[in-house]
Amino acid sequence: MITVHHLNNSRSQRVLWLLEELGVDYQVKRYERDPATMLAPPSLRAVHPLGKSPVITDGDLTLAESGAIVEHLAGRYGGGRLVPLAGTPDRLRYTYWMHYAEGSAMPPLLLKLVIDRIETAPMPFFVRPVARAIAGRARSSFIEPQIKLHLDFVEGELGKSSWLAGSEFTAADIQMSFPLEAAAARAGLDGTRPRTMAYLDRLHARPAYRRALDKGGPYELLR
Ligand SMILES: N[C@@H](CCC(=O)N[C@@H](CS)C(=O)NCC(=O)O)C(=O)O
Repeated sequence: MITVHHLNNSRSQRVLWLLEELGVDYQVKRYERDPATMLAPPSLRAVHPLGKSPVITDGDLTLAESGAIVEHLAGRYGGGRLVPLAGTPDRLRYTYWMHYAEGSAMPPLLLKLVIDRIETAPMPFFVRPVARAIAGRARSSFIEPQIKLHLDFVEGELGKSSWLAGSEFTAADIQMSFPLEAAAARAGLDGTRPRTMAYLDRLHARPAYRRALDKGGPYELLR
């Protein structure tokens, strides 16, 4: 039996979605973020030393890192579904987006989250203007231009095909959902990028996506 160690409002929502798409039996073990720090509870470290979600156990195997989990599950249980044929151009696009999601799209979004938090954290009043100035500079000189660059890139790519790896929906679309949902929640992705918004709507309309929300509980990305 597969167990998904699922943290609320997190990347592990994608793993539940993939399993629903594949129609594989699994169980969900839920963990709640600390409301103050937003970190995962220490109990998740008993499953994997990094204590981050997602982590799955699948028989004797314990596997972390969402891209690795998605590739493992699609490869082992997909029977060829949701993964383009090996050796085709679409397969290479699939591999690209599978890595791009966490390797390139997430870092500037995460930086923005951290910088936004630093600015609003409790601090002595005389430090706040300095913190605001540093945060503002980091946002305007690096974070916001980088986020714009990435969102424009995705918007352009979605002009080439309806799904990111070609004409078929694949597990790479599942992997890419999280950075785009995070960007829509807290980094300015909106109707000015109509192809990306329509793509998100198509993802969210999939019955397996809706079923995964029922399994995972409330899913509201951090703002
Ligand atoms: N690149 C990793 C990132 C894992 C990660 O940072 N997960 C977040 C949830 S979205 C987490 O566990 N945060 C809580 C913590 O760091 O304590 C992946 O894709 O699995």
